[in-house]
Amino acid sequence: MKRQIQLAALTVAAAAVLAACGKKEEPANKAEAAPPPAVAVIKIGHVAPLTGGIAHLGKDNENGARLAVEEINAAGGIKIGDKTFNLELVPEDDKADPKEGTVAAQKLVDAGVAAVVGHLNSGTSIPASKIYADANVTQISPSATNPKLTEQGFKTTFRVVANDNQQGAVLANYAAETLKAKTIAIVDDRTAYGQGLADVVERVAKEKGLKVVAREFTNDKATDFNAILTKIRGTKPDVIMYGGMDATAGPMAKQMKQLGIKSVLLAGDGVCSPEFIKLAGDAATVLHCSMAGEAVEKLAKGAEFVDKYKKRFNADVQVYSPYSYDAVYVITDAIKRAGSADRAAITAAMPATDYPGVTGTIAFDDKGDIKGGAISMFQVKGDKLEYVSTVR
Ligand code: ABU
Repeated sequence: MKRQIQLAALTVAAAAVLAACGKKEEPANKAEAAPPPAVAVIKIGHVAPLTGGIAHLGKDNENGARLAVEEINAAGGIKIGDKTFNLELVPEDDKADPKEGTVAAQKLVDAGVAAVVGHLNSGTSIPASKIYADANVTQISPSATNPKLTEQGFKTTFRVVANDNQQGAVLANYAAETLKAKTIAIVDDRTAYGQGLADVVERVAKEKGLKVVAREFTNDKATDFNAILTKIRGTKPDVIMYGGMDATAGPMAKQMKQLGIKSVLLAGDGVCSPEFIKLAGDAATVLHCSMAGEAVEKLAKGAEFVDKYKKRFNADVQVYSPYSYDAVYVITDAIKRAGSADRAAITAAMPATDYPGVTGTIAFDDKGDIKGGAISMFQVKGDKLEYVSTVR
């Protein structure tokens, strides 16, 4: 007993000497005792409508970005010099509203994000782009297609999809050449996207010799199109082109059927989603639509992406999640090439992007538009969007 007390006293004395020398007692199990190394974080903003009629599209975009962030972190994060960084996704909801878009953009800038993936809509992306430009924050939209976005001369603005000059021309050509239409009625929702796309379709359709028999407009919250459709029914158009989103196109297709309208419904990427089919029900087969990129089923890594997405979110890809996924990887690539996550360093590295993404090789022209953008056409058959063709 006496010997045990002597040993304990010696141990306490030895520990005191070590502490006085600034040394710590070695723990028996180093791995257990050592705190995990602090991992620094690079914040990436994501912004899209997460509430309102097109929240399903906003969530889809956010899911794509989140999948990329989780993968990059699981693979060890980003190494810059001798430091390792994890990505943190900072989500914002812009409610698809231009004013809310600028508020959300300022929040992301103030939160210290290194770069932003967003916005979903052209109507929010365009006003927000000035806020990012002023803060030297790179913005990559995975879905905003209005040409004006990249025509403002900001060196921080990029998109990974084709624009509506291209998309509108493909839609008008499709009406003339594939659908053999002679007459077209055009309706838009007065958003930057809807009206802009409809304007391009109108111009090119006229150039192709189509007769524009009606030009009507609604808004992006409307659900009753009976007055507009009744007016259009009298003109018996071969095609009704709609510049707007799936949330409004679904009820519009239903009402076309109820009114006995036999015209094809032709629309752009905002309508070309599984959600449209759900909303339109048995009227969905009236739709032919475009997407401002390659069809996911035609992409080498497309099927793998769809599977990963389904496994992670228990949901189907809507439209642009492969593009928001790629946008995160493009930012990561810029950070690695710059050897820095500073906003200015990322912005400076962006023009040299040449990244092999899920959606194809991503490189940008002088304005920040994707080089070699594709437009893919689809038709609803049964309860599926069936791929028709691609125009580059
Ligand atoms: N491009 C379709 C939906 C987003 C937008 O441009 O407003």
